[in-house]
Amino acid sequence: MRQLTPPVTAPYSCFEKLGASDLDGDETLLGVIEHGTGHTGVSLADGYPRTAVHTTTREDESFAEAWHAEGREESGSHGGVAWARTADYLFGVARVPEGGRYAAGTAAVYTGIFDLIGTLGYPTLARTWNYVSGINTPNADGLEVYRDFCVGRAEALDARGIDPATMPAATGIGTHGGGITSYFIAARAGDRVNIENPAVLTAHRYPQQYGPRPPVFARATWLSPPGTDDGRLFVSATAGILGHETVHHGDVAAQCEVSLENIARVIGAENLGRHGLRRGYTLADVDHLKVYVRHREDISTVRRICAERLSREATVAVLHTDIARTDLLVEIEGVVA
Ligand code: 3EB
Repeated sequence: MRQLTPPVTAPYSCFEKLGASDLDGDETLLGVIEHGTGHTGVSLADGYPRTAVHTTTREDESFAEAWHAEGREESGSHGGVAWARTADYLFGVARVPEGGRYAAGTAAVYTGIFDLIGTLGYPTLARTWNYVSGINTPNADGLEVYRDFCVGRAEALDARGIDPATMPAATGIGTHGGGITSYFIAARAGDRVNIENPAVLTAHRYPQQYGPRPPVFARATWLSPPGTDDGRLFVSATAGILGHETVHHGDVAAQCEVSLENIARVIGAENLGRHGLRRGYTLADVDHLKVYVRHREDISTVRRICAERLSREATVAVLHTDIARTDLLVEIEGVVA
């Protein structure tokens, strides 16, 4: 397996084959998320949070998303959030158990995260992921579970007085069971720049037709260690959305192209320059991609388009799972540098 040699000390991810012994005794591990055909609770047994999320339906698509950083110091659990930290970075995982309603549990998880990053002194939230079972199904009150989740996340921001514009890149995607698993990376210091997409409405400004409370995340987040301008760009799960509207209903190939064009626009020099960053990237620079596909029969199409557009060297994991909006057929995330 190709290992990225990290050019900077910011957290870096590797996708490992499940069951690989590479993870044993690795002192740089900050957290491990196993993607596969079942879910588990969150363990801290090896000095870092580890959990399994049910993000696909075929065993051979399973892999472990392993987040590393140099100099792991300590791990623990606080307010339902299992965490590990280095001097500079904090990684945490929390779970809302499966149930009829998620807003209260999600609000508790996010207030727990905000309190933890404050208490431990890693105030700069840099990336979050949210894996939501039954994401398109109605909750006990008839509200779609994704919208229910968004209500809870928004309430946590309200409760802690957090400006939605400070929320970083994110993923909000379906799973096949297990409630909601949220994980995050936060930093003690350094520069964080949240990046928007000029062709897509800022998520926290989405109109109410998408739910009572909007999602809160940036389209990408730049994170560079203190005293350097060398960092990583975390690209959010990106879909075939222009403005606030889903485009190309029912056409997975066209939605995949728009997703990739959206990523290219977000990470390009013109857009990063608008956000004060003097650098620019292309799709060939994106690695550690997770590609979420709603319908199994669309996977070969999505694989072909991604192979045409991305670097041959990139690690691309394709997962079969539901997506936040019922009309979205594909979503793509990744990391630059
Ligand atoms: C979208 O752009 C598609 O709720 O955290 C993508 C990334 C999506 C993150 C989230 C949702 C989230 O609205 C869905």
